Amino acid sequence: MSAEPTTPEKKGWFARLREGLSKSSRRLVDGISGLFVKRRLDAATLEELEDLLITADLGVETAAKLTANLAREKFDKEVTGDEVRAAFAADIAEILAPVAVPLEPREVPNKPFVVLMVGVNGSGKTTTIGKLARQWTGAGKKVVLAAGDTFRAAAIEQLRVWGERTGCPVIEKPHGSDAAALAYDALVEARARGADVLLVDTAGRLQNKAALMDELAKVIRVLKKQEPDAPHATVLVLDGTVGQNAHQQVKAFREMVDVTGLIVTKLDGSARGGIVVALAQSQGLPVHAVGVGEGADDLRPFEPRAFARSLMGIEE
Ligand SMILES: Nc1nc2c(ncn2[C@@H]2O[C@H](COP(=O)(O)OP(=O)(O)OP(=O)(O)O)[C@@H](O)[C@H]2O)c(=O)[nH]1
Ligand SMILES: [Mg+2]
Repeated sequence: MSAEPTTPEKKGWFARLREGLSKSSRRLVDGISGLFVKRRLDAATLEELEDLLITADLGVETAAKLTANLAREKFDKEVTGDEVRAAFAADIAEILAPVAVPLEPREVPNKPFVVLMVGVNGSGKTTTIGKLARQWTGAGKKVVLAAGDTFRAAAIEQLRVWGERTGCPVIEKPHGSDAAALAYDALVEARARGADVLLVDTAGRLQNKAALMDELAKVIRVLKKQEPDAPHATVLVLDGTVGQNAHQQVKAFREMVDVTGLIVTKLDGSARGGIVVALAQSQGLPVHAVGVGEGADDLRPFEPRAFARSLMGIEE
């Protein structure tokens, strides 16, 4: 695990985000600098800018919006690359602001607050559960973890390790058990222990999509049997390196379950961080947090201004 302090000061965090997004921003910074060596903003340059934003995964709609705003302010005027990046960062922060909603376990009449984690295999569900467990236990909450990915033996072991690391009990059943039965028992057990939060892990891949859909539906059904409002949050975890494929994943999971928010992982080292902006624009789902590393403290609240400026390679 990382040796850095658990509460790095803001500057440290910003520097890390910027470093994490450097592969994404490099392309934009170089591209924009290449277009502007102090010259007038003309139609051809605007078109090239729009293409550049699309290539950086920000999406067609966002690219059009950003360049249209820029044209309104600066068409036929002399602009520098720095001015263009600052203008884009300001607009991007505005697009992101409404979706930046932290995931806070609410006080519910019948504890615990139940969070169901969904997402394709390898997206970072189990790791994100560990990170949230660290955050929330640190805030004084009693957290219980449910090893709902009963499909893979290693998945149960992985969650057990996170349980030990964060001091949270892990409710599990032998590999191959019914995931819904596990979820049911976990809620009973979490209640008995007076937990504030129950974090339920799920399998990312089963034999096929229909099997996954059935399993998730069944897990939700049995949770509701005990608590009609559960799960109180259904978080879709997305791998921030997959780029445009994230759109299909959101669509597929929204067809299966009532996704209430997103967490985007692996933004450290992703060249495709622009996808977060495209998702904000097209899906309108809350983005709760972003993952910037594999350690327990590497989950950060989603901050629109910091994210937008990092993406555009702007120093704080
Ligand atoms: N660099 C980096 N790696 C991450 C991040 N989040 C998760 N990972 C790594 O990604 C890999 C997959 O993460 P898991 O948490 O196992 O993903 P999962 O969604 O539970 O996968 P399945 O259980 O197979 O469905 C692991 O090696 C994690 O350490 C992140 O924010 N940054
Ligand atoms: Mg997992």
